Amino acid sequence: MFKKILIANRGEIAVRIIRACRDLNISPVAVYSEADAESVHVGLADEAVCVGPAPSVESYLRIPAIIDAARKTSAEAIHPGYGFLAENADFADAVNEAGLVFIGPPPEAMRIMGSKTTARRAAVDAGVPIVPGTVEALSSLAEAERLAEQFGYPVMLKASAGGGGKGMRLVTTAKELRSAFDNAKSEAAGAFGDDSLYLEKAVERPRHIEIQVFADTHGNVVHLGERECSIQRRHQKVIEECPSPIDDPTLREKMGDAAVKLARAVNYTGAGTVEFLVADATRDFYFLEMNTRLQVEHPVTELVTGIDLVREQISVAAGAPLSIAQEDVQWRGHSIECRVYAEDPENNFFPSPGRINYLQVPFGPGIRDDSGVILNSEVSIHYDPLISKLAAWGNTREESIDRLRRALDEYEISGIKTTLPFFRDIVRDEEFIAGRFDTGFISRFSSRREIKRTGVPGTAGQDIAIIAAALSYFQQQRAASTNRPSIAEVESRWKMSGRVLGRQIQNRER
Ligand code: MV4
Repeated sequence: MFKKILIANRGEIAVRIIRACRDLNISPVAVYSEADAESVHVGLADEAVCVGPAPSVESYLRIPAIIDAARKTSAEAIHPGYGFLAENADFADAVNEAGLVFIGPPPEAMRIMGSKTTARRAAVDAGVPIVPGTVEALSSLAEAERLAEQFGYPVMLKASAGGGGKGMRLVTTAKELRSAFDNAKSEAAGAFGDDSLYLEKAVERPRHIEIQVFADTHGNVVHLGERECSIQRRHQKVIEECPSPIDDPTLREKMGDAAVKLARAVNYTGAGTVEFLVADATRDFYFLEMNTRLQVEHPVTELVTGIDLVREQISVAAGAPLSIAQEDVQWRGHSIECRVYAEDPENNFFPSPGRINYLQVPFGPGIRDDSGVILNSEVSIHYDPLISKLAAWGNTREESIDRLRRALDEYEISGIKTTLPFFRDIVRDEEFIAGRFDTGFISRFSSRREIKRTGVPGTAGQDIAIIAAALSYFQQQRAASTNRPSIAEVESRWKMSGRVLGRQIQNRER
């Protein structure tokens, strides 16, 4: 086992990884930016190395600085967390070349899954169902027109380099195809430096359900069941559950087997997540993409399976076999997680940075809070504003909702606006409680909530928020123009660009 691990991340996930290190008697080394010198993760680590100024391109994304920090402190392995460098295959290569262990999958598996078209090809080759469509990039508008006719409208245009909804367009009729094609292409070029697109038949009212997989270096691959992630806002997950409210053991086994087949096909090791769209009526499922990292929502799987995913990641990276066989995996009870953000739900989820001047964190039966902040913490404008992940476990879905409701009511944060009031309303919403929702839930719920709150349907305040976001976005673009940001950095400027583009917001985990 390793004696010392460097954690190339910040916030709640750095804290989570430090905790796994402690359990394994491994000494954790933190890295931090100048803005994070007083952060919780720095205080909890045994050693901490400053890797640069506040902007992530100059600190958390600087590969040489991160590797130097590991060398200087004699760390043997690097855990990337999520976001930042977690899915950067060149970083994984650099870590390996420095004689260190990258706690994650082989770079080759990351590369295959990094391109949506090669990922779809790998799924087809592994016998995993994909949404009907192309596995090659489209060569022209004419080809797109021909294929759209062939598969039948509505279709989706998606960026090959994409994920998280960027460069994605729903096209319902032939006459919309040209402008959707042009817009998706330029959005993809801007976001990824790659304008290639592919086409899929659109699945209507789908659920987003993902399977957690785990593989070791001895050929063992298991799945740890599903997470229901249909509750998303602008392609950002808001609430995640394990199991899905569908709770269908047959479907779980089929999707789990498919995910394991895919992991095997790309020689995967470590923790990974295979995302599917599920058509609720037929329960047909289709491979969407594979995330080659530990995900934000991993705690709900941990609470229901009893398996410590971060501990398992570390031990698999050290060469140990998986601690569990497929037949030993059991799912007990139900867990639901809320992503508590420093954002104002009453003002179009506009970021709300600042100092936390009062904090009351909920505890009690079935409650877990994975947090990166304490009283007096400063929530910076430079990073994703996730404050904590509040998760509840119960014997049944109903009991987990009861406990979550109680915990959300106990939770108090002052000094900044948070999404807590939004969650307090969701856990009382009939559609949520019934569990019969799809990826359109947040849009329907937000309309209901707006009417209840203000008495009128509408979008008051949104325009001002969008203008402010646009100004801030262009300022940041200008500041960064001397140093072309990586995809991860573009993504960490998150919602600014997302709001300006008016719809697709990127997955902040990337
Ligand atoms: C789809 C789809 C319907 N049909 N693909 C959105 C993000 C990206 N990862 C894939 N996404 C979708 N792809 C086909 N062929 C609907 C979505 C989608 C969605 C998926 C998961 C969670 C929320 C979503 C919200 C809107 C659209």
